[in-house]
Amino acid sequence: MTAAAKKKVTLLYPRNHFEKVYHPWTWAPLPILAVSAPLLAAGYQVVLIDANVEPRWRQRLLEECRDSLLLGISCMTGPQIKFGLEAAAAVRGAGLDLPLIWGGYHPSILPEQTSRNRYVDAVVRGQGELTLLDLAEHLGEGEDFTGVEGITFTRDGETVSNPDRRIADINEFPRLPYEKLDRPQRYLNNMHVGSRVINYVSSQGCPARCQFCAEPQVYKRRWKAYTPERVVADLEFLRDFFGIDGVMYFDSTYFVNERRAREISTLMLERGLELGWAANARAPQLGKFADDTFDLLKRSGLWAFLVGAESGSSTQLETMQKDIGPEDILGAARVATRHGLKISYSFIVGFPGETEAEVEETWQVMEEVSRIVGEYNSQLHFYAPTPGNALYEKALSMGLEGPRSLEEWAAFSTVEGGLPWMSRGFVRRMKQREFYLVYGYPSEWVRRRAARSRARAAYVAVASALSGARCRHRFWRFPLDWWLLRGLRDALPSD
Ligand code: B12
Ligand code: SF4
Repeated sequence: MTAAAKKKVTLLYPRNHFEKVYHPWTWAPLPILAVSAPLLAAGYQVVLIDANVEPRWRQRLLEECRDSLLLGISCMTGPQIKFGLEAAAAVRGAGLDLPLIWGGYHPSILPEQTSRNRYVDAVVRGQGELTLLDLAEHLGEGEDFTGVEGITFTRDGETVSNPDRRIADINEFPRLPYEKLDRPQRYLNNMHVGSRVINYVSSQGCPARCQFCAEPQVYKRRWKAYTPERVVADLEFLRDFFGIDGVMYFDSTYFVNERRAREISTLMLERGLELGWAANARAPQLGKFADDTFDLLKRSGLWAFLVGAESGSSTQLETMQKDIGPEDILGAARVATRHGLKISYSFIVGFPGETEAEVEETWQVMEEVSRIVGEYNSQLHFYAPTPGNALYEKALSMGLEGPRSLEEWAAFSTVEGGLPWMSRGFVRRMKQREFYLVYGYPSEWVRRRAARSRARAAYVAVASALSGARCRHRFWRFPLDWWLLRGLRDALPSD
């Protein structure tokens, strides 16, 4: 390898869905964008490959890896492991021996197990910007992994964990280089918050301690955020470069600091930055905001608070150490609605050890929320075990066969059921209940789609009448209408 060629780094964002497209939107691969920024600033040539949008990603990967210093692979628990491993195997199969460096949430939670895989040369734990740069500098100098903080690797059969690297202030890092993505405009999405919406992240980590989530383990309950000036400068860049009219914050939690949130909104208004936006909040945060904060957020374009409610059962919320109760969830819905703002919740069912009665409590809260806000615009998820937290341990104790290697994780589907305590019948019943909420409390989105054709409008009218009656009478048995309506929906012309 020549000295000049050593300055090239290839980064892969593997596919994140198994078969069919799991998500309706196309989001920019922020994890590889984030770690590319310091490399670019240090003069490296960086190639970003997003296998979610690039059909020829395999061929491209092999071409780029030929003269790269290293290949970085990002992954979270789920399909990205399978496709990341496939990519690594293809690289090795082509006789390329560049170091394969893995980063992201999954390798960070299970660094030793991950590093034992033959297609993993080193794992970068947690925040990756400085570690990857340091690693590239070491490799560029012909040195090995010794002395690179924050990595784990296997040498002569022994797993070596170098000391942790201090989590840096993210304000030290350069802006994410969206312009380096191939055909960056394809990452604009038409959705609720706007017609040209990009994803962006303004903070890292979360101070809460929920025992089903990756944040407490990976970022040790620390929350590092960009300053308001930095956020607004980044948004201005995104507006000028992409012509965006909306932004989806991918922060795990955006509203930790009310003053910061206010300052960002104030600056957006002062600079005439007209964007719709939505961001994650914790339910109790909303109850603590000053009244005029809501007004300010709204004027600056806030479309909706996105809240991880998780469960309507106090017992389940306590078990997962969510540190909220059902009253916080309902209170947040009331306060947001009072201020004319939307709020969208994410609920989960199928936790290990969850009883039927607890699931029912979740439905009651979901319905109550729909009644308060006047529509169902929440989301229902099925518990997906991810490693490194107390709930996962509980799942193991209830018969879940936990994968013991990266390869086994690759074959382990975290999405929708397949767990010893989650029967197909349960999954179906939950989907039926959600269907009744979707049409019993039609959201703006459902109503807008209905307006597009007469057939759809008629369908929504019938589905809403039947579902509304079920919700009012709390009657869920004999779901013949669900079978019929679902079949009819699939037969509607697509729009
Ligand atoms: C957007 C998102 C998704 C999108 C991704 C689409 C896309 N193109 O971005 C979709 C919808 C596909 C998704 C799916 C899931 N997700 Co998700 N998702 C996120 C979210 C909200 C943002 C990701 C992001 O862009 N982060 C911003 C970047 C900059 O941060 P980062 O990933 O931490 O990257 C840093 C380090 O990890 C590291 N790093 C990352 N990659 C690399 C690569 C290299 C080479 C190096 C050196 C370092 C490195 O350095 C980066 C900079 O410091 C995160 C939460 C969060 N705020 O991160 C959850 C999160 C990643 N998701 C999570 C989960 C649980 C899931 C699901 C399992 C949920 C489910 N029940 O189905 C599924 C997985 C199945 C699947 N389909 O893949 C967990 C991860 C847990 C885990 N064990 O991996 C997170 C952390 C949420 C949480 N709080 O628990 N998700
Ligand atoms: S509040 Fe959300 S991001 Fe924070 S630890 Fe809990 S689940 Fe994770």
